[in-house]
Amino acid sequence: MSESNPFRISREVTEALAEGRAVVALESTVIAHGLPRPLNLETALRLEAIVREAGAVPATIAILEGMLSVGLTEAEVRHIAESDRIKKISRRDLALALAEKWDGATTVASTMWIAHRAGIRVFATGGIGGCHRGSLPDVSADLPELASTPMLVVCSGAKVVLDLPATREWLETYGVTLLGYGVEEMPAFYSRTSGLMVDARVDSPEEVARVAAAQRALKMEGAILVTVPVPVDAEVPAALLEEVLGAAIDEAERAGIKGRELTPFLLSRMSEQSGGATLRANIALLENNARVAASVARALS
Ligand code: PSU
Ligand code: MN
Repeated sequence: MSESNPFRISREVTEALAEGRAVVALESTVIAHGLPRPLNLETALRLEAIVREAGAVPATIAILEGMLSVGLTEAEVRHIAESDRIKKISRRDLALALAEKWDGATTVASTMWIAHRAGIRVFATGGIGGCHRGSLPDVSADLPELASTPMLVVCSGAKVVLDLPATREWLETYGVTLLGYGVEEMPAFYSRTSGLMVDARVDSPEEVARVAAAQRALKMEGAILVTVPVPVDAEVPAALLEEVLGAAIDEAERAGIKGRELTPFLLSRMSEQSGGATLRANIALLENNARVAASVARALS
């Protein structure tokens, strides 16, 4: 049974999609591995509420007993937020999760893979993965997924722990369109500036929808990244950011932390070292991105 249809899409999301209403996909790695408890659960539920208030249907995505689940109940969101047995599932893990009936949180890559196949066109997250710093070429599976899945991904750029110039070049090479929502510069997650330019600035959800329609008409297979800077009052000051980032990267290196543990480790160390400043920025940008994504989804529907 689960082999023939591994998807489990909630009734609310199924109906909204059938009626052509606005739906926004939300990922779950940020809940399970990106934010500390109990803020993770509060944030996950608040993101859903924000999407609803803005007139769209939220579709939080996760793996539950191997099923690719789209649209979770509150109890299921709580399980993802509170259980110690939630794996971080990227694209390479999807078949394993299905075969082994795992419970897992989905990254940007696997959330996109599932959301697109469920018929959802808009996805909101915090920061995408990208090219890591350092000599080993550690490139997030988020990037090739963005190159091959035609969705609108609303985010605050790539996480600042990454090599942002390399990530920006990668996006260009593989044809991912990079839009700045009200800005010319690609945001850098906790920070509004990166020194890297977007392909074009857009100033309204309707403008984003027009680009998406044109991309669809051309049958392009890649994503459009809509980058939205962290709200001004939640931005982390550059000097503080530089200090805590440098320290976190050094510590990860000394402790030999790599692979899928690296991103969660860096995010949590930076939050501790900044007295919660990066955590506040992370939550503020997630909320803001959910709001923008809902307005874009409405403009598309
Ligand atoms: N955005 C956040 N917090 C996170 C992530 C994104 O604000 O924890 C997650 C996303 O799920 C993204 C993942 O796909 O980090 C990237 O992990 P990696 O670098 O291991 O590919
Ligand atoms: Mn990696």
